Amino acid sequence: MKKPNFVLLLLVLISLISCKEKATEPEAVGPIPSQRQLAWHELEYYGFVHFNMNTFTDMEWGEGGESPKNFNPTNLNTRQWAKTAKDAGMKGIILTAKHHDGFCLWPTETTDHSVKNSPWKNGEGDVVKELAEACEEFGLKFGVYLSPWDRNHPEYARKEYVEVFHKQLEELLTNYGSVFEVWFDGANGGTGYYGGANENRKIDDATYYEWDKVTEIVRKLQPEAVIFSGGNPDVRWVGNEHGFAAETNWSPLNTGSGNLQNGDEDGTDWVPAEADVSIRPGWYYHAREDHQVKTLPHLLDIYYKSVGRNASLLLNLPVDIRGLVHEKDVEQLMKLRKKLDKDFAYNLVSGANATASSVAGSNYRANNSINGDTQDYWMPEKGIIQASIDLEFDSLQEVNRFVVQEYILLGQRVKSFIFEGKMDGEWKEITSGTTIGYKRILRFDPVEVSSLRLNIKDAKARPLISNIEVYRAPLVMEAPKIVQNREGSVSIESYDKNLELYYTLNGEEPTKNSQRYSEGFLLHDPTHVMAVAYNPGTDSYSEVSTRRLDIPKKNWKVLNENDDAGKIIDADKSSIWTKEGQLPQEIIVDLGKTYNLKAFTYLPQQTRWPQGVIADYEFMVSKGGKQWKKVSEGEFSNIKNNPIEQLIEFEVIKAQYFKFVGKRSADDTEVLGIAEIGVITE
Ligand code: FUL
Repeated sequence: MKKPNFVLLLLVLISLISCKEKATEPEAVGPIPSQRQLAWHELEYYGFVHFNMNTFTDMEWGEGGESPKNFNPTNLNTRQWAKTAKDAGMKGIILTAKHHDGFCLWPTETTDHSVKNSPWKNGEGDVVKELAEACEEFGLKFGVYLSPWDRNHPEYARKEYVEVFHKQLEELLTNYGSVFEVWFDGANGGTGYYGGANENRKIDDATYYEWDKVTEIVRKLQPEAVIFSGGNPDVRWVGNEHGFAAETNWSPLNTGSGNLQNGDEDGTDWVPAEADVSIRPGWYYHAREDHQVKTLPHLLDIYYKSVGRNASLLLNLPVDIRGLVHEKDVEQLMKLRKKLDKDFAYNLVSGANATASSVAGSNYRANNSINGDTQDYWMPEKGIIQASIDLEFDSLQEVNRFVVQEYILLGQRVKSFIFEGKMDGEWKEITSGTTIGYKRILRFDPVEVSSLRLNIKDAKARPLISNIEVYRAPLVMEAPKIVQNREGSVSIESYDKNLELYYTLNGEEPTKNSQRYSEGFLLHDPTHVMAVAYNPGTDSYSEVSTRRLDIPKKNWKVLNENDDAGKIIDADKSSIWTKEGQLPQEIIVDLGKTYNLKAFTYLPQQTRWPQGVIADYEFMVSKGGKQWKKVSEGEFSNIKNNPIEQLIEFEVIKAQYFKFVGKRSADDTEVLGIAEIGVITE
C-alpha cells in the first residue's frame, strides 16, 4: 500500500490556512496615505527657520522695497542650526528661501533681489546651499518655504510672474539635493512695492499660480516631497499658529471646502494636519522678544497637542541677526528634549500580556499592538466595531501616558474610545478620546493599575491598532509661580498639579518643612515670598521662585480716566489700557492712604504688537493730590528692544497720589499704553 504523502498534505493544509487568513484581510476605508505621506507622518517633529530680509529690517512682513544691502549676517552658521535641530530631536528643517517680501536666499537667475546683491560674502553666498549641506551632514531632512506672494516682483499678479515663481521652484528642487517638504503659504495679494509701483494687487489664489503645474514640477523633481497647502496639498494647515491640533483630528479632508481644524470624517482625500508655531511670539527674530521664548510647560503643551493629536509639529526657530539660533531658544529646546526623553524613557507594555475581546485570526492578535512593530496590527472579527484590548501587567504599575496608533495604511477609522484601568480589582475610566489616527498621546494623572483597557466605542469600520505604549512620565519640576491679585490674595501655582508646594514669608529658603501651600492667602503688607515645588516620589525640589510683593492694589483708584483705565492697576498683566492722543499724556492714581514710596514700576503691553510702549517718562507724587513733586524723569533704556517691567527708584518720599506721564513712545506713535503700573514702598 502506498504511504500517504505527508508533505503534500501539509502543503494543502498550509495553503488552506493562509487562504483563510487572506479572506480576513480587511479592505481600506476611505482615503489612505501615499508612501510619501506615510514617510512624512513618521517624522512627527521638525523645525522651521524664519530667516531672511525681515531679520535685518526687524519686520514680520517686509513690503518688497527693501534693499538687498540690508542682508548681512555677521556670523551665519547653518551647522549650528542643524546641530541645534538634531540635538532637539527634530527630523528636518524647512527654510524660508523666499518670504512675502520676495528676497531670495539663493542666487536665483530669476531676479536680482537676492543674496547675490547683498554684502554677505560679497554676494557669493547661498544660504539654501549652506543649510542643505548642513542638514545632510547632521542626518536631517531639508525642506523649502517659497512664498507664492511676492511683494517685490514688478510682474506680480501678471502672467510673467507665475513663470518666475515656477522657475524659482525648479531651481530650489534641482540644485539642493533631496527635499522632503515644499511649503506654500496662504497669505496672498495686497499692497506691495512691486518694482516701485507701490500699489494694491489682487489675484485669485485658486487659479493664478497654476497649481497643477506646480504639483507637476514638485512630483517630477522631488517625487518623495510632500506639498504643504497650495492647490493640491499633501499636508494641510492645522488652522491656527499656536501649534495646537484639535482633539478630533481626521486626516481625511474634503479638499477645497474641508474643515482644516478637524479634518472631515468622510473626507475624500488623505490630507493630514501640520501644526506650525514659533518658539517666540514672532516668526522672525526681534531682540524685543528675547524674554518671550516659550517656557517648558508651554512647549510641552504644544508637543502633546500636536504630535499627541495626530498632527506633526513644525516648530519655528527665528534665526537672529548674527545668523545663529539664539542661546535662549537653544536652552528651551534642550529642556523640551530632555523632558520628552524622560517622559518616554521606559515603555511599560514590555511587561504586559495583551488579550482582546475579539480577534480576526492569528495574524491579527492583540500582541501585534505591543510588539514594537507598527507594520502589523490587532484587528477584531469582521463587522465588530466595539471591541477592546486589555494589557495585563504582572505587577501593579503606575501610569500617566498612553500612546496609541492606528494602522493608517488601511484608512483612519476610530471615532471614539475609552481608556480604562483596573484599580483594586475594579475597571474604571481613566480618560477618553475621539479620533486616533497616526498617533494619539493621552496625558492623565498617575493611576496605579493591574491592567489597562483600550475600549473602542465607535469606528468607521473595525479598528486596526498597530501600536500601544504606556509610560510613567516624571512630574514637570518647574519653579512655581507666585501671583497676587488686586485684593491681595496670593496664590502659588505649579504646572504639574501633582507636586507639593511649600513657601516662606521670612526670606528663608523654603523646604518640605516650611508652610505647605493649599489655597490662596491674604497679604496686606510688603512681603518677600519664596516658593518651591517638591516631588515626594523622588525627594527632589524645583528651583526656588522669589517675589517681593508690595502693598495690594485693592484700594487704588485711577482719578483722571474712566473705569477702563482700572486695567493698569488690576494686577493682571494681560489686561492692557491704551489711550490715543498727542503725548505727553498722564495718568493719576490715588493709593487710598499715605505710604513711604521709594520706587515705581511700569510694565508695557506684552502682546505681539505692543502699542504705546513709553520710552520717555516723568513720575510725580503728591500728599493731597494738588501739589505735585517730580521724583523721577528720564528714559526707559532699551525698552523698545526689551519691553520688560521697568523699576525706577527715587529718594523715599511720603505720598498718597502718583502721576505717571508718558512723554514719548518707543515707536514715536502718539499712544500711551500701560499693562500694569505699581509702586514699591519702603
Ligand atoms: C504665515 C506667514 O504670513 C508668516 O509670515 C509666517 O511665514 C507663517 C509661517 O505663515 O501665514
